[in-house]
Amino acid sequence: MVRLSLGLIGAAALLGGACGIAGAASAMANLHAATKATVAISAQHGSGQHGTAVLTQHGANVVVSLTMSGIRHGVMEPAHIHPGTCAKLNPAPKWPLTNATAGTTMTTLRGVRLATLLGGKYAINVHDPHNLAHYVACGNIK
Ligand SMILES: [Cu+2]
Repeated sequence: MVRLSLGLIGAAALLGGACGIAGAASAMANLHAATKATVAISAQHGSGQHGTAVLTQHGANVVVSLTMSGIRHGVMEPAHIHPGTCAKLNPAPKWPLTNATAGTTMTTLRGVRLATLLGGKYAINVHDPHNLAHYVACGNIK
């Protein structure tokens, strides 16, 4: 019963983002099951493309499930996790994701802790495949 209560508090802290990084980290320490974070991906520069990324800790890896809408069927758009925020993104990707396309794509980040992503400044972005410097969607991981 105690374990369950801690788990619920931890999940609420992670999902709500109400606690600070230290709070999230200590909540992580209490969680032995898979943990999860959801990132809203917003359209940039009027692209009309938006979506949701769900990041889940599976053992030593983080699985990123990216669901986008507004990408034309059959088009593959580069997607990455970059250091920084959507407002001030480091242009060098930290982790490549499977190219975004209409619907859901999955990427496994091997040896990555969800706590690292949540505790640092990272953002998920999607690029125009014809002009990589042009970003079409972005969401801050927090
Ligand atoms: Cu990128």
